[in-house]
Amino acid sequence: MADQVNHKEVHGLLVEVALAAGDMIVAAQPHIATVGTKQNSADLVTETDKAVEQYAIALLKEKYPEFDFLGEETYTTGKKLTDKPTFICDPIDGTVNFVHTFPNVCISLALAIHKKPVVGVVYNPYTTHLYSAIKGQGSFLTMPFRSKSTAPIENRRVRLPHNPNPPPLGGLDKSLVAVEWGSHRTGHNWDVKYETFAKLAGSREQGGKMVHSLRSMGSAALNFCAVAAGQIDVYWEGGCWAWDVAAGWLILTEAGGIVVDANPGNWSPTVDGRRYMAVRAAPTGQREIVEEFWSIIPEGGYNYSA
Ligand code: LIP
Repeated sequence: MADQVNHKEVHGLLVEVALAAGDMIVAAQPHIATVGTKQNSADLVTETDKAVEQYAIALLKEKYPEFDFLGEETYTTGKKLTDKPTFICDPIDGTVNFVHTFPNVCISLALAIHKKPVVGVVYNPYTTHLYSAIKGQGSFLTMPFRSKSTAPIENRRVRLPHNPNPPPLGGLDKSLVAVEWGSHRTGHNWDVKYETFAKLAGSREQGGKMVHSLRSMGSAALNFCAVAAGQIDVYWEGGCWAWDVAAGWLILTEAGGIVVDANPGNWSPTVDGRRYMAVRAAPTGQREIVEEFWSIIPEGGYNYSA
């Protein structure tokens, strides 16, 4: 079954679903009073998250009934990603942003075969930025564009990264780094997270890496896309899930980026491994910046796992 899948057809369907889901997201009026929570008060979910996922399931299952589906809102503890062709869906990545009407929100859709993404689509309906990739065919962004303020707006499709000759990666002290606070705020993983953040941002005199700055899109998928575009040099997170990263992972690697484990020593993480470091395309410096980043991870690193 896997080798008969027409990736271009799947890509067209994922774009169709993403655009329609984007209309649902923009039409919704999330109100803090009607928001649900999951693990804690910062782990939010809305009726729109659930409605968008049900919509995606209906369209995808209609066309590909034999494919599996792994989605954030229908996930049940212990469900594993298999080698079967599987749609991986985050109906709203950036739910906290969505609830607060902060426009870093997207739907993230991927097809994975043998647990590796082969088609990925990430769509932000507020900016109408559509990121997409098909395995072996490059990574693209379709976005509104105007050459000057008086020119009409046109839709432009550009290959990623934006700079076709990306500069070498310098050290962390020459980098813009994406991180996320996430919703887990106590325990070992929280300690690893904020100690690493302090090391990244701290001055050299304090033993820190003095990165140019830290950024949080509030969405793993949009962090991956910013790295793919070459706008962020490194993104580091543990605790998010396959549905947060599957599409962005392919969009990044098809743009020349790499994904390694957030914990030291693993150059080949899995999409469901819940520990990620994404590094932008560069002619040199990818390996060195990974090893520099790994050198500041507190003993043992994250204990998140598939
Ligand atoms: C979010 C991730 C983000 C993480 C948040 C949350 P959601 O996904 O994209 O990277 O830090 O805790 O998990 O819940 O908005 O789909």
